[in-house]
Amino acid sequence: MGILKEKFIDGYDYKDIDIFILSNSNGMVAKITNFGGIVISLIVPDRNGKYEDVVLGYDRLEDYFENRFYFGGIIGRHANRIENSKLEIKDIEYNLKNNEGRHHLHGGDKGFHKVIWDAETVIINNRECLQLTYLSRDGEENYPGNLKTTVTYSLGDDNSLRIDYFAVSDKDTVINLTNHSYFNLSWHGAGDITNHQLKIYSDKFTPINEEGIPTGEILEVTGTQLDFTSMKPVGTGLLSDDIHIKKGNGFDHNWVLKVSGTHPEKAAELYDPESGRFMEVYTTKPGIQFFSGNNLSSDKEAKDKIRYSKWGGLCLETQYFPNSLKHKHFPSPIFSAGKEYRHTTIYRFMTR
Ligand code: G6D
Repeated sequence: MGILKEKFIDGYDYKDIDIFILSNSNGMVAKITNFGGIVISLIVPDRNGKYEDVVLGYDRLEDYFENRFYFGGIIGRHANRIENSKLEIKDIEYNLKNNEGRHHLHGGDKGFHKVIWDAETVIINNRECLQLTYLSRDGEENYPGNLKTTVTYSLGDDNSLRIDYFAVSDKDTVINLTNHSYFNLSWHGAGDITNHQLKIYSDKFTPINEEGIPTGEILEVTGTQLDFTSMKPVGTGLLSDDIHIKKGNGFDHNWVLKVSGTHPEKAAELYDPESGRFMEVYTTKPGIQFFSGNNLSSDKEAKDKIRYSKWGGLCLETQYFPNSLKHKHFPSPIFSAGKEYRHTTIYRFMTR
């Protein structure tokens, strides 16, 4: 199915901002803008064949200029946290923006969810894909190296949204990209996701301190509310007094995946008993951040004039572990000059 293009705005920052509409042979639709690589809408069927939008977002482009919840965005150069905003590579220290207290979060004030990507339609394996590219210049957000990044979005006829990331720098730098879509499988405006059932293919997680920063430990999930080794409602943990939940003000933690990194492997499953929508997540990266939308608020009117509230959607962000620059036993997101970063994540939708 061809990719259609709608104008969002002409000549903003000397570049056009458009909305690209991807569709597959079953009627699944993804609406993606080259502003921030943001997934604006993802429209999939429920068990009765009703197609509805299952990702949170805005209708107006200008709302994405702030986007303090990072709705749908490509996150980079470094997704998640860097403690004390300090990046050290080969004894050279780079002071990144402390945009979350004294820590660095999601690439800083002008992360990849805030830049205008060049967009083109390309054919890969006989499928039309949306290919976004961006050159992050040496020193942008105080990161070292000219980093060329390509993110390719495609829809499969198995009702999957596939995201392929590629990046390479001319200097040693840090690269940890993800997508920050919030899912509500009932419908983007249906309300809280406490009845959503989740399974995470991991028996370990990286606990955090009161500032949301991983301590460096890797703990078994057994005996905690972070045990999603079997499918269970998200609300059980959210309403518990589990110490890890208290520290994250809900779920806002990274689980340790057992993936080889050579091909996408299953990381999680999410099920909404109301609609029957079931989503599988596959990835090639070693971590997945489950964030339960703990700080969502109704300060802006979203799509369909909805005002979101706490727990209105949840994120499953595949990634390197947060704060891995400090903990050398965590997989490293440091890439030497010329070393290619590659990452594939697939969100596959079905019904039950
Ligand atoms: C909060 O701690 C969370 C982050 O994990 C999330 O990405 C952000 O809100 C939107 O800072």
